[in-house]
Amino acid sequence: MSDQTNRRALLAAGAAGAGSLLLGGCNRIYDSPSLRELLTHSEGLTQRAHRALMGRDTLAREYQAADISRTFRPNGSQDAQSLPPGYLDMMTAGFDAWRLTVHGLVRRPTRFTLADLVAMPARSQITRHDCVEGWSCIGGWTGTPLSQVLRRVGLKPEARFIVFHCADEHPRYFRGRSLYYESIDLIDAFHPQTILAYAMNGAPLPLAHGAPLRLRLERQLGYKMAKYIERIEVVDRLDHLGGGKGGSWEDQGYQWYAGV
Ligand SMILES: Nc1nc2c(c(=O)[nH]1)N[C@H]1C(S)=C(S)[C@@H](COP(=O)(O)O)O[C@H]1N2
Ligand SMILES: [Mo]
Repeated sequence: MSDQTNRRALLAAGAAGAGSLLLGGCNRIYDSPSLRELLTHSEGLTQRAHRALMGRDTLAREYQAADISRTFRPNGSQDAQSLPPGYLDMMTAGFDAWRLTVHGLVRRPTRFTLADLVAMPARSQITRHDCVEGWSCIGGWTGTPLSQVLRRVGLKPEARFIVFHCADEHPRYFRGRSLYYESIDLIDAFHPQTILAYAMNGAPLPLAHGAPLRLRLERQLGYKMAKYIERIEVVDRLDHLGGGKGGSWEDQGYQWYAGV
């Protein structure tokens, strides 16, 4: 098959698979109240300890195919209810109309098609996803390293943070306030396991998990990993965005650096 045919087949399979996910197949590995306490009261300590114990290039643990959770629990926005009208139609059409806009403190603002991203060198990784609510799932992800996209657009010297703007409003918490957004610093942005994933477990990313593109950031908690990414903005500060804390959950009181 040509690359183009491959991509078509991949995207068509994804559209067909949307909505067929079941809950379950994940493990509860820690007590969420204590984790939440930790996240709420010791950000500086957590971040410093995490960075001291794990150098900036340390990889999160990677697993084997046999370890992949039978079903991977979707969380937060996961269906058309949270997405703009027309999103499902765009998915059915293979996301041909979708674009990833990269702008802000960059030398060459660029709009990428999904095919542009798929054509770039890819990275695959099987990793454990930890949600602040206290569950974990292991999944396999394939995508474009964020570093490659950032090198394509060229960061200006003032660049300090990478912001991910998403298509959805969180059904319970954020409706009518702002679209889901998240941010990371340049250390995490250039980490080798930080990828813009378009495939999960060998199939196109399902709608529930953020189709067509979601962030995988393997050393932080799930809420940092923006799904339904439409726009990446490079900034020098975060206080002028949303509620000013760098992300939708941070604006609700969660910590900006959510190391695991
Ligand atoms: N755009 C967007 N990204 C999001 C969320 C969301 O509601 N909207 N939820 C976050 C949370 S809390 C978690 S745990 C993960 C869930 O990813 P999953 O649905 O693939 O399990 O996505 C994160 N990214
Ligand atoms: Mo989460």
